[in-house]
Amino acid sequence: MSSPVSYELQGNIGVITLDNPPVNALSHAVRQGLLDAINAAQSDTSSAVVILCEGRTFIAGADISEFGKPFKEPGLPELLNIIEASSKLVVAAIHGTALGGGFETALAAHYRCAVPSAKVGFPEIKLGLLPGAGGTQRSPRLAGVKSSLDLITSGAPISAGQAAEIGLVDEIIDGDLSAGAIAWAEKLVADGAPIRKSSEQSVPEFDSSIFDQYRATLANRARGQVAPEHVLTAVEAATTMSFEDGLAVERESFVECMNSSQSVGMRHIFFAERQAAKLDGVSKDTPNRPVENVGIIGGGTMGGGIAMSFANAGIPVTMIEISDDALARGLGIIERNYAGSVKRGKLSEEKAAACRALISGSTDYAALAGVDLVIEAVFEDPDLKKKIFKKLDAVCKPGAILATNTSYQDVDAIAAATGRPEDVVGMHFFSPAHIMKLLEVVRGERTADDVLATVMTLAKKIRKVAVVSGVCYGFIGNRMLQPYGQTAQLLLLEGASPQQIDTAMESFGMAMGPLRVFDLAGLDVGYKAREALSDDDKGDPKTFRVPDLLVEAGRLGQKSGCGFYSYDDNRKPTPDPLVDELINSAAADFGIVRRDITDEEIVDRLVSALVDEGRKILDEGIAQRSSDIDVVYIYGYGFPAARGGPMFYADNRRA
Ligand code: 3H9
Repeated sequence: MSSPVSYELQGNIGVITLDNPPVNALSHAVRQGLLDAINAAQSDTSSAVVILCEGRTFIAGADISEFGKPFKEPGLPELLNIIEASSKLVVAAIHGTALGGGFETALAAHYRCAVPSAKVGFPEIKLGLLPGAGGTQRSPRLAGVKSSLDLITSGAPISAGQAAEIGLVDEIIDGDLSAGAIAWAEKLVADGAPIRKSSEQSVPEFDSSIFDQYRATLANRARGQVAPEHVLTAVEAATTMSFEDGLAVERESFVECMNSSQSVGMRHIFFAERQAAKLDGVSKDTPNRPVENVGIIGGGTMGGGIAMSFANAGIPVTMIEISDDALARGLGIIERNYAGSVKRGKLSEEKAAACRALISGSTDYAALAGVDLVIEAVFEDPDLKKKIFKKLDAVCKPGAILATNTSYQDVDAIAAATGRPEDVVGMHFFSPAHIMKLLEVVRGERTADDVLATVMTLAKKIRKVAVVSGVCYGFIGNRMLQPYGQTAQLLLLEGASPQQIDTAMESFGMAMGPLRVFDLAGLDVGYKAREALSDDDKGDPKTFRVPDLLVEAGRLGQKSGCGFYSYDDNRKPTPDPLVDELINSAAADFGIVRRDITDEEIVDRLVSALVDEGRKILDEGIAQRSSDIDVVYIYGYGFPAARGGPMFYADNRRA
C-alpha cells in the first residue's frame, strides 16, 4: 500500500507532503511516513524541510479512531522529538486547521508559517484529553503560560493572526502556501536562521498565582471533569521541570485521561455527532436544493433566535409577523441580543451590524414568494399551524422547503394541509435558538429525500448538530423528557426533596436538575396542556399532583418568583418549607409513606426513565440509531458529554 506521506527535493528544500483524507489525521501510516521522510532528509542534499498537507486542511490531530486500540510504533511524542532534533531546519506550512497532535507537529518544527484563514488549537479537552505529544510543554515555552492555558483548557481554535501575535506562528503567507512556504524556507536558510527548538526555549515570566486562578475557574466551568486538572499539572510542570521530565508528566496524565470513562464517553460523542448527519436510506450524493434566503413566520423568542442563526451564517432572513407592532417587538429582541453579544465581547460591532442587516421584516406573506426555505415558529396551536401552511402553499414558489419548528405536533398532519407534503419537514430548534446547538430534523412520512439532505447540509452551515427523528409526540428529546419529569414527581412523593433530586442530578453532571428545569420552563405550561386532556390521557395523578398544586397556589416557577423553589431578584433558587409541606400533604393523600431515598436511587431511576423511553423510540424506528439519542440529550438537554449520553451510559454500565 502506498504511503500517505511523500517526500521530494525541490531545489535545496525537502518537501514532505501528507495526503490522508479527509483531515490528514496522524494515523499509524502517516506517523511512519513522516518518520521515513524526516530520516531521508537527514542524509540528502536538502538544506531545509517543509511539511505541507494536501486537501482541505493541515493535520487535524491524532487519528481518534485508533484510540483504545493496540498501539503501533512510532508514537507521536517520539516522532515529534525526532522531527525537532532534525539537523535540517524544519518549517510547518499550515492551512485549514492544525489541531491537537497536528498543531503539536507544527510546534515541533523549527518555524511555522500559515495562510491567514488557517486556525490552530488544542481541542483535546473536548475529548476528555490533554495534548499528549508535547503540546503542554512546547506551547508555554513559545506563547507563555496564560495563552497556553487559555488555548488548552478552552479547546477553542484561534486564527493564524492571533497565533502569530502570541508567538505560535512566525509568518503569515498570502497567496499559494506551497510556493510561499518553500520560498520562506529558502530565505530562512539564506539568512542563516538557526535551528530553533521549541523545547529549548524558556517559559516567559508569568504570574505565579495563575494556576490557582485557573483551578478555581475550572472547578466551576468544567465541574466533575478530570482532564482540566491534568492540563494544569502538565503546564505547571513545563514551568518547573526540564522538557524531558515535563513530557513524562504530560504522558502520564494523557494515558490516565485516555483510559478514563470520561474520555471514552466524549470520544463516543465525537463520532456519534458525525454519524448523526448520515441519513438511513438516503444516498449521500442526493443533490441539495439551493437555500440562499429564508423566511421565518413568528418573531417571538424562538423565531428571533432562528433568524439570528441564519444571519450569523450569512444567510438573509425575512421575518413575518401579524402586525407592525409585533414585528417591531421581534426585531427589537434581535437588536438587543446582538447588542448583548457585542457588550460581552462575543461579536465585533461590525459583524453584529452585518448580521443584523441580513434580517428584514414584513407583515405580508407575499414577501415570502421568492424564498427557498420557510420556517414556521408560532406557538403550539395545531390549527394555526395548518392554516399557516395552507397560506405558505399558496404563496411560496415551487420547490421551496416548508419547515415547522413545532416541538410536539404531528408533522404529517401539518404537511397534509398543503398540496406538497414532500416539501414539508420539521426543524425543531431549542431555545435560545441562536445558542443551542441541537436541531431535531423531523422526517415526515412523505418528506422528500432531497429536502432532508438539504436541511442536514444547512444545519451544518448554521453550526447546528442535526439529528433526524421520525414523527411522534415530542419527537426524540421531548418524548423522553416526559417519563423523566414524571419520575422526578414520583421521587418527590416517595421522600426526596426538590433540592436533593436536583443536586443529585447536577452532581451526576446534568446542566440543571429536573425541578429547576420545570421552574425555568414555567409550571403553568404543563398545567394548561393537562387541562386539555382526558383523565386517561393525563395518566397517573401522582406524576402531576405536586406541580398542579403549586400552580394553583400561584407558584408558576421563575417567572412568578417561586415554584419548586423561591427565587430572589437574581433568580437564585432557595428551598422553600411551604413546598415541603405541600409535597408531604400530597403524599399523605395518596397514602404514600415517605422514606429516605439515596442519591444513587434518584440518578438511577431518572436516567432509566430516559433510557427506557429511548429504547422504545429505537424499537419504533423514530431514531435512526442509539447514538443519535445520545447526541440529542447532550446538545439539547444538558446531559453530561463525559457520560457519553444516556444510551451509551446505560449500555456501558450494564455491560
Ligand atoms: C489528539 O490529537 C491527541 C494528541 O494531542 C496526542 C496524541 C498522542 N481522527 O468533522 P468533520 C473524521 S486528539 C479521526 O465532519 P469538518 C470525522 O469522523 C485529536 N477521524 O469535518 C469525519 O468522518 P466521517 C485532536 C477524524 O470539515 C471526517 O473526518 N483533534 C478526525 O466539519 C470529517 O470530519 C481533534 O479533536 C480525527 N482527528 O471539520 C480535531 N477528525 O466522514 C477533530 C475528523 O466518516 N476534528 N475525523 O464521518 C475536527 O474538529 C473536525 O473534523 C475538523 C474538520 C475541524 C478538522
